[in-house]
Amino acid sequence: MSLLCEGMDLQSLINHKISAIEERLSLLVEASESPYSTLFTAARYSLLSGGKRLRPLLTLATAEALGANECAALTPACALEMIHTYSMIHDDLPCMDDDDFRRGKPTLHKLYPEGIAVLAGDYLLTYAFEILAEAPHLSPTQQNQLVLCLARAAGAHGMVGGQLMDVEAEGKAIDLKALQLIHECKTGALLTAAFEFGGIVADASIEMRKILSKLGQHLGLAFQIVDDVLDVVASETKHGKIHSSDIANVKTTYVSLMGIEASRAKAQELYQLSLELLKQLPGNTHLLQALANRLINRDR
Ligand code: GRG
Repeated sequence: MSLLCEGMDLQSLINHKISAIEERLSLLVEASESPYSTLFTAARYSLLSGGKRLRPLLTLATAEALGANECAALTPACALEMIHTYSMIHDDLPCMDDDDFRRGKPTLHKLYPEGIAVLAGDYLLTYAFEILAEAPHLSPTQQNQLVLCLARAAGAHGMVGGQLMDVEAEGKAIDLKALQLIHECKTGALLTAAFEFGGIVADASIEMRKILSKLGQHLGLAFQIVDDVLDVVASETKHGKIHSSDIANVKTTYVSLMGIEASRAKAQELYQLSLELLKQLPGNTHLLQALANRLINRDR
C-alpha cells in the first residue's frame, strides 16, 4: 500500500497509515507452517488486535515532517509496535498485572497456556531487533542507530527498568519525583523512541534529534497523566463512584498525588509545550499536531 495520500482529510490519512502499518505487521509476522507455528499464531492474535498504533503513527508522522522517505520509516515503526505488544502481553500475565482482557478481548494467556504467551512476547521482542538490523531503504549506520535507540528505550534504563520500579512501588506511597521517573521510563521511553526513529530515518541533525527527544518526553508524560485520569474517570462512569483499578491495586498516580483537575492542567501544559517544539520542525506537522491532540484528548 502506498503511503502517499495527498488531499485526504486528517482522519482518512490516519486510517490510511494505520492500514499500511497493519498490512506490514501482518506480512512480517506471517502465520507460516512450521513446527513452531503456534508462536506466530499467538503473536498475531495480540499484534493484530486493533490498538491505536500511536507509536508507529508518531514515527511515520515525524519522518514525514522531516521530509524523509516514509516507506523507509514503515519497518522501524512496526518494530516499535512489536515491542509495545510484547510489553502488553507480559504486563497482562498473572505474575504482573494478571489481566483477563485487553482491548476488549481475552488476554493472550487466557487463550493459550501461560508459557506460550511468555514465548510469543519473547519472539516479538527479539524479532523487532532482527527487522531493524535489516530494515529496507536505510543505510547500515541508520540500522545500527535504530537498534541502539530501541535497545536503550526498551531496556533497563527505559521500559523494563520502569516496569521494575513500578512493581517495587506497588503498595507503597511514593512522591511525584519517583512517580515521574517510573513513567518516563515505563511508557515515556518508547514514545520518545517513536519520535527519535523518525529523526534517524530522516538523518536529522543532532540538534533536531534533541528537539524530538524533548517532544517525546513531554508527550510521553502527558500520555501517562491522561491514562491516570482515564482510569479514575472511566471507573466513575462504570461504577458511579471512584473505584479505579489503580486505587484497587494501591498505586500512586498523578490523580492520587495532585487530584484530577491539576492532573488535567499538567497534561495540557505539556501539550502546549509540545506544540511549541513542533514549530521548530521544518516540514508539515499537521499530522503530528493531530496525534499529539489525540494523545491528550483520548477516551481510551
Ligand atoms: C512487562 C517488560 C514489561 C513492560 C510493560 C508499558 C508497560 C511496561 C506497561 C503498560 C502498563 C500500562 C497499561 C500503562 C498505561 C499506559 C499504556 C502503555 C497503555 C497502553 O498503551 P496504548 O494506549 O495501547 O498505546 P493500545 O491498546 O492503543 O496499543
